[in-house]
Amino acid sequence: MRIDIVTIFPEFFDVLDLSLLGKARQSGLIELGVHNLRDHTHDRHHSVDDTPYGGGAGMVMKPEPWGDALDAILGADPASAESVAAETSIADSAADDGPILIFPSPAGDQFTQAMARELSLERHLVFGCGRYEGIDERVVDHYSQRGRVRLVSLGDYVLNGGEVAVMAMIEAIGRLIPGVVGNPASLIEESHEDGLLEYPSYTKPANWRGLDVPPVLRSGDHGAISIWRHEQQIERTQRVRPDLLAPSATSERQG
Ligand code: JA8
Repeated sequence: MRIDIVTIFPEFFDVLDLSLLGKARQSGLIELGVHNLRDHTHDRHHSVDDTPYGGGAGMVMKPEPWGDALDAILGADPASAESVAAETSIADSAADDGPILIFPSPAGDQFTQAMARELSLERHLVFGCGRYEGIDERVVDHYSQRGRVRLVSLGDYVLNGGEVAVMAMIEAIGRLIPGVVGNPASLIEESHEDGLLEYPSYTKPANWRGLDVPPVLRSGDHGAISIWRHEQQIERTQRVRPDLLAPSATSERQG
């Protein structure tokens, strides 16, 4: 999978050199491009923001640097005069539906394990990290006319920019790409893949600070262990995330 990120803080993504995702990059399973939005400004001060039309607090990200940065990744607009003359084509649109452009936004669709799973099947994801009060709406409008664009929210809270959200999404998506996580069974067993929270885990010692490991786990009875773990999953999910057991009842409130 190819992943491109547009941001005014490219150093923020240096941590993607580490851990599982760093290894996946070294082995070629994930190809990452981090692009500085300021490299696509043309004024002396490398401005990426300006005051909002209609007034109001804060600044809005200008559309031109976004257009230039995203065109450099996606290829120029096939509908533009220059492109028609040059017969430009988007390199990866031949074999699939083309890249998905993702903008983290509190106004987006809720990011879930199911969405991570869908996105892990894509060939090319492009993330745009907004800052300030957000990006000029025409950037989303323009690229929606040209291809697939999604606004995606991690949850109902406001961040100072899209970077942290993109990092979380890349971690959730990246680990689902075949070969990135060493043991595929651990992916299936995990929280949310079966719609339930995980059962509690224990390791040695059998007694720690007066607390015992549940005896069933030391019984050697694998049938009993399976049943106990499933009961724990149900009990935990009922207690802390009842919405997961009856998703239709509460799904309207998320978005
Ligand atoms: C923000 Br500014 C900005 C850009 C993206 C996101 S996603 C989120 N929860 N907050 C803020």
